[in-house]
Amino acid sequence: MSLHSWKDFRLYVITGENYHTGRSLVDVMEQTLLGGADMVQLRAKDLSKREVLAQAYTLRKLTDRYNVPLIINDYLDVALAVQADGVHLGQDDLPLKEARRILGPAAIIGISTHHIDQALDAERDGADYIGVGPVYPTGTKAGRKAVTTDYVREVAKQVKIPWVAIGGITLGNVGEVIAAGASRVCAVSAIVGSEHVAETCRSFRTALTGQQGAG
Ligand code: TZP
Ligand code: MG
Repeated sequence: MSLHSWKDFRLYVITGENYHTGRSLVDVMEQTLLGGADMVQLRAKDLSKREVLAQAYTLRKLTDRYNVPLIINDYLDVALAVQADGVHLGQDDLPLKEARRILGPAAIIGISTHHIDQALDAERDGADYIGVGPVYPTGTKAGRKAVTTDYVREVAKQVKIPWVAIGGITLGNVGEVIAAGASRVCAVSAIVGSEHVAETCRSFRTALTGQQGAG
């Protein structure tokens, strides 16, 4: 699939090996790409830096074949090493301005936000996109309070840069998230933990675009 711009992404999938149930990272992630994922993030909180680096090289090769951007969670050095397209940072990670200074203007830098003040700060400071969530409670980010669709609605009203709803989003509730104003969603467990990963991605895309298929 080729995009006019990465900003056109609709379905962002983050790795979550705990949900893979024996399937390999590369197989699961290739299924997401076949199903129409148009942005991929490597997020591996429990692995050593070397293991993350190895996975990043693998995903770089895979995402290059599908012409889909690869974002690395947390680690700028890994992103630079494998020539990833960018990084995703939380509120307690390296500040956006420092990350921008290190990575340069072309890198995609995404910031997790949980409140409209954080969203507007990230936008003002030059984030390329923001994450909005967790919309619903989720075991993937246990302990983080759900922001609910109220925050999604707030962001839809005020934020101009690309933003993506995340956290506990499933095929069962994605309609509610879209109704709150989201045009992009991100998921881990509902996708990489599903039995038929490509089919699940296609269903998410259908919900988001109103169209069948990965286009
Ligand atoms: N950031 C906010 S919620 C979340 C992250 C990484 C976890 C999303 O995972 P899931 O399984 O789709 O709820
Ligand atoms: Mg982080």
